[in-house]
Amino acid sequence: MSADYNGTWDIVSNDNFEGYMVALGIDFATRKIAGVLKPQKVIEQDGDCFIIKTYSTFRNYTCSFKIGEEYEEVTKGLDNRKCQTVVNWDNGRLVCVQRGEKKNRGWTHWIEEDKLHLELRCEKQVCKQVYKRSS
Ligand code: VLZ
Repeated sequence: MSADYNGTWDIVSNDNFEGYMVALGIDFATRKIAGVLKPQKVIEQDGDCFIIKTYSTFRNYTCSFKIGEEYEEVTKGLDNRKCQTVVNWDNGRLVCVQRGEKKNRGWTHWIEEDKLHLELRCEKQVCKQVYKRSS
């Protein structure tokens, strides 16, 4: 079950990133900086193997994974936690579960009308982001 996520994607909307960061325990000063960033995603997909790079003027974050293979993720530069992370396909959506100290942590990516969507979840908070293809 696949979809093609390859490309460079620029953020166009970012709803409740603040709530997500609070749930992760990110401090006030960092949230104030991070809250106004316009992150860009660069996604390299080769079948079931992914590298997702999130770039911003403040910090960058990269994760790489193979569908269905659990790995230890260290969220370095974010909340600096260790998670047991696994990503699976669900009808073309990428569904990530980040098992660890925080309950209900994970994210989902999907593509709809050439927009890249991302839902980030932690505890009771949901952040919703939309990206467009970079021109
Ligand atoms: O994305 O887990 O695409 O890792 C924000 C960087 C990146 C800005 C958030 C610095 C990463 C923030 C979200 C400092 C607190 C994420 C996954 C899905 C891939």
